[in-house]
Parts: sequence; C-alpha cells; structure tokens
Amino acid sequence: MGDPDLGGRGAVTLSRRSFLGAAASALLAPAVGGPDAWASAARAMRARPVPTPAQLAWQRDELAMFVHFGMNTFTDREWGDGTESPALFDPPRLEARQWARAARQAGFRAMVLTAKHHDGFCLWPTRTTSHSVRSSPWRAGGGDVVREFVDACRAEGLKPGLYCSPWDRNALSYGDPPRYNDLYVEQLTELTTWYGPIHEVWFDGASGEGPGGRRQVYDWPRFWDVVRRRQPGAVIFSDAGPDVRWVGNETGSAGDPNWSTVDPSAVPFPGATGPGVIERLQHGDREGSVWRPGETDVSIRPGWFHHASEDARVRSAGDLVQLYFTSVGRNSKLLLNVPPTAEGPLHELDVASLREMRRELDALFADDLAVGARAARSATGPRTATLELDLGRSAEVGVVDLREDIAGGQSVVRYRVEGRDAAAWRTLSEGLTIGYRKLDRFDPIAVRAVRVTTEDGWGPPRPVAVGLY
Ligand code: FUL
Repeated sequence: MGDPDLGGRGAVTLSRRSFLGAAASALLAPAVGGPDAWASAARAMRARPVPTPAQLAWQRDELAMFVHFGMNTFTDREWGDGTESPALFDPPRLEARQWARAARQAGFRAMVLTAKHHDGFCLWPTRTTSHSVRSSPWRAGGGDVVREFVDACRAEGLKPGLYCSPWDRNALSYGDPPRYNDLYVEQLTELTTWYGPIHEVWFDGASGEGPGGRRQVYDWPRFWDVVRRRQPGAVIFSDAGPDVRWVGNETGSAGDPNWSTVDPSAVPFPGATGPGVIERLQHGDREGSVWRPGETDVSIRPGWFHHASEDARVRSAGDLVQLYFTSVGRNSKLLLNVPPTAEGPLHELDVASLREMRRELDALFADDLAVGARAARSATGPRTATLELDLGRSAEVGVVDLREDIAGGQSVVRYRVEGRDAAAWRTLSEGLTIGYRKLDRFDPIAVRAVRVTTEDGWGPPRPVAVGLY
C-alpha cells in the first residue's frame, strides 16, 4: 500500500520511570493535590474510553518487528499471483532464532510473521490446502515456519503475532463468499489454536478479485470472533481495529496529533475508502468513543519482502531513529518490517542498521536531565496546569519526552513546553495531545528551567511525566 519514508524505534526509556513513583520529579498534577484531586480527575475521565490490558501492553511494547517471508522471498516479487510452485520454497539455512535474537538485541518486544501473504502459500502445514510448506522440499515437507517462529519468539522473550492475508490468490473458493470465508476461518482457527498464546493478529486491508472477476465479501465479525474466542489476550489489527488501527500510511509517520480514540463509524470495515478515511486513521478522533490506537507499519527496505537488488537501500540507523520519533514519539507503536533472505537469515546489513539504531537510541536517552530537578506544579484552571522544573544548572536540551498515564485514558488536548536560561521563557515545543508518549525534537538549547503547560484537557489536569534529553 505505500512507500516507506521516515522511521522510529524505542523501548529502553520505558522502564526508567514510573508515573506514580519516581516521576515525582516531573509530575504535572492538580495543584491542590492529594487523593481528592486525583479522585475527581479520575471521575472526570471515567466516561472517556480507556485501553484494555491487552491494548495497554501492546502500546507499552513500543517496538514490534514485522517479518515478511514466504513465496515472494523466492520469486523476488512483492505480490505473488498464487500460481507459484511450492517447490520454490526451500530456504537452506532458516533459523527463526536469528530473527528473534536480532529483534531482541535491538530492543523489540514483539514480532509479527506473514503466515500467509496474498499468494496464498501457507507457512504452516494447514489442513485447508496443499499449497503450503507441506508440499515444499524444505525440511522434506515436514517443516513448520510458524512453529519455529513462535518458539524462537518465546525463547528470546518476545511476543509472537501472526498475519494471515484475507486476500488469497490461490484458493479456488476465493470470490465465493461463504465457501472462502469458511476456509479462511479454518485457517485462522489453526493459527490461533495450534501455537499457544498469540499476541497480535494482523488483518491486512488489501483485496482483489477472485477467479472470473468475482468479489469476495469478508465476514469480518466472524473472523474477529474466532480470534477473540481462541486468543482472548490478543489484539486484533486492521484498518477498522477492533483493537488497533492502521495509521493510514506505510511511510512510518503517525499523525500529529494522534488520538487513540476513534469514532468507529468513520472506518467501519477494513479497506473502507472515502473522504476523510485516511485522515481519521492518521489522527484518530479527539471526541472518539472507542479506544483504538494506531500502529505504524513500515519497512526497513523499499519492499516488504527481501530482494537482493535492494540490499544497498536498507534504511540507515539515523533513518530508523527518525522513524521512532514519528511513530512511538507520536503516541503510536512502530511495526518495523525486516525481511529474511531466501537463504533464511536476516541480511547482515539490516541487522547492522538495527544494532546501530539501538546504540543511537540508548545514547540519546541515556541521561534524563529532569531526574533530580526541583518541580513546582500548579493548577491554573479547571483544565489547565503548569509544571516548572528547575534543573539547578544550565544544560543543553534537544528532546522533550512527555507521557500521560494512558491506563486512565488520553487527556491532554493542548500543551506548550518552554525553557529559560538567564533570559525570558521561550517556547521549545507545543502540540495537540500527548497520549502514551510524545517526543519533541528541536535544536539543542541551554536551559536552567523548563515549564510544561497543559493549556487544555479533558477534565481536571492529570499527571504528565517529563523527560529532558
Ligand atoms: C499491504 C500488502 O499488500 C503488502 O504486501 C504488505 O503485506 C503490507 C504490510 O500490507 O497491504
């Protein structure tokens, strides 16, 4: 669907702060403080949507690795047409543990594998079709990539997720809605029952015609119901959620602002088009009645699958860091695709970029200047507040890291960050909404004090944790 562009990453700083504990140095809270103020703030938020535990865990993971691997890896294509011979699938050195190790070492916490792409070739020994690894020469037809993938994820402490394309260019029943939907439900059932806990199920919005131009009408409620019943702890991704929404492009850039709340009627089903759809996916809806945070999927290369011809076009670490800022740093989660080669492993160039991205992010977020700062907070109105941080010395700041405790919902509607060295306050950054995390980058400037103002919010001001780098 798209053309890659910017990028992001991130996970390390998450554990460095807790909202109610250490963040005392940097909490923007009701001035009158105390349990009463907190309770009334919580009451005011109660009517607003909040994340489920699965959505919350999904967001806090910050980084997931997308793994596009399958028939296209061997045919050097992006979209197969379903006529490919299973004989082509034969990676000589497939080692899913290498994928997972590279992901973990780069700070990723989850992975999503294309168990089936649009060409219909199944990476697991499904009972629904012979168009699968079972008919391939790989491991003499006895292999199961999905099994090796989930085992590798778990061995490296990562959460496995699966993508199973609804669009299937191999299935003869595609375009005969009840028949194909039955087949697809069976495939989903296998994937969600054979492999233990799956944390995300990814429903792609791409779709085309079946044999003779027939159109397939998907039974989305039925598909989602299979996942809900078999994997109640998983989040379901699609343009229309229901748990996590597509962010509207594949360039690695979430909207700014980006609300995790949506109006569910704006994008009623995956693949819905029309005026305003992309805009809604990008930005969510400040007044939205449903919690459906955006996931930013983008590839480390121009294509989703590995092509040797693109080996010189792997994103640089700097690019990946930028992607982190435009996804995680805009209240989204980054799903970064890193495609294995036809040999089996990830390409060394991709792994090197990931490693360097991790190093740069660790260095960037190593020293939080807000830790130990003297904090003074005051509520300035029913929905406004300020937090002033006195750093006690002059320090160069180039990144402001703001976070709301989204377990209670997304509250801040408008904020401003100002800094002062000797002279008057000057604006460092400003924005509309914060959410899980908002990262603002600007030319580094020397400051002794920083002031964060919530200029508007839903109900009484709630805490905002501040990091300065
Ligand atoms: C798109 C697909 O058509 C691409 O091949 C890729 O899988 C991407 C993540 O989603 O809709």
